[in-house]
Amino acid sequence: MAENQKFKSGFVTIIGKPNVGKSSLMNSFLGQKLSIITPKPQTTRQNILGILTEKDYQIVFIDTPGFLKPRYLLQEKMQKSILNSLKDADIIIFISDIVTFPTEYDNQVCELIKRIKLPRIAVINKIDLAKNNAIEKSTITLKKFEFDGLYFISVKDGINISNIKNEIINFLPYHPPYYPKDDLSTQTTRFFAQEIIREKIFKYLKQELPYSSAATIEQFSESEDKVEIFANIYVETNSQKKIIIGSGGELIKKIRQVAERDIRYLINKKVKLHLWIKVRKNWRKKERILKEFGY
Ligand SMILES: Nc1nc2c(ncn2[C@@H]2O[C@H](COP(=O)(O)OP(=O)(O)OP(=O)(O)O)[C@@H](O)[C@H]2O)c(=O)[nH]1
Ligand SMILES: [Mg+2]
Repeated sequence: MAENQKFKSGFVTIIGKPNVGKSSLMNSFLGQKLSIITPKPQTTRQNILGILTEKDYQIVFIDTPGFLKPRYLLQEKMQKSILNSLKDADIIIFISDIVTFPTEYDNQVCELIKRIKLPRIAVINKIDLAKNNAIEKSTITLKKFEFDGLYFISVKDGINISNIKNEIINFLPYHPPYYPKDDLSTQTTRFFAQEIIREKIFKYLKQELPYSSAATIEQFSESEDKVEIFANIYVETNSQKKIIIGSGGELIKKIRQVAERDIRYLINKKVKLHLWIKVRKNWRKKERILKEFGY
C-alpha cells in the first residue's frame, strides 16, 4: 500500500457561542498558544487555522469567532454564516460550557447541524465549574441531537482532551497531508503578532474599550534571529487614547512588554516592538476601514 493511503488528514471546525473555550480547546490540541484567549466574549474575530501534524495524521483545526448577536440566530443570514464556516469541514466540533449550557442559541445550533451528514462531536467544557447534576442533565439534553460523540472536558485542568483527539483521528478521512508538516498555521507570524497585541488590549483595558480598538502591523522586519515590529493601535476617541497610554505612559508600556514577550515565545526570536496609538472615529462602522484592518 502506498504511504499516502495510510495517512489521515482533514479539517475540524470548532463552533459554539462566545466565551465557551473554542480557542482554548484548539490551543490545547496544538500544545501551543496560537489563538488568543480572554475572559471576554467575542475575542476571536476571524477564523484561525491551526495545524497538528503527527506521523500518521494531520488535523487542521478551524477556530471560529463566537457568533454575534445570538438572539438573531433565527435569521437566515445567521444560519448561512454558520453553515458557511462548515463548508470545508470533515468533522464538526460543537462546544458549549457546563455553566451556560443549554441556551436557546445552543439548542438552535445543535438543531441546525443535526442535518449535516458529517461526524459531529459535542463537547461540554469547563466541568471544573460543574454543579450538582449538571453533567447528567446536559447528557439528556444532548441525546436528542444524535451526536457521534459526547465529551465533558476541562481545558483548564486538561481533562478528557486526549480522548477527543483520539475520536477525531478515528473519524479523519484517509487523505495525504494538506500542509507541509512543519506548518502550524496558514496565517502569517505578522498576523499573530497583531492578534497578540489585541489580546493584551483585552487583558488590560476594561468594558467597551477593547471592542473599540484594533491593532495593525505597519512594518514587520524579520531576520535570522530577531524581528522588529511597528504597530498601530486604533481607538475611537481621544479620551480612549489617554486611557490606553495610562498615567506617565505606564499602561502602554505594560502592553508593549507583555506583547513583546508573547511574540518572542511564539516565534522564538528576539522581538523589538514599537506601538503607536491613533484615533479613528467610528472605525467599526466604516466598511473601508474594517477592510484595512483585516475584517
Ligand atoms: N473555568 C474554566 N475556564 C475556561 C476553561 N476553558 C477556557 N476557559 C476560559 O474561558 C474564557 C474564554 O475562553 P476562549 O477560549 O477565549 O473562548 P472562545 O470560545 O474562543 O471565545 P470567543 O473567541 O470570544 O468566541 C477564558 O477566560 C478562558 O480562560 C475551562 O476548562 N475551565
Ligand atoms: Mg476564541
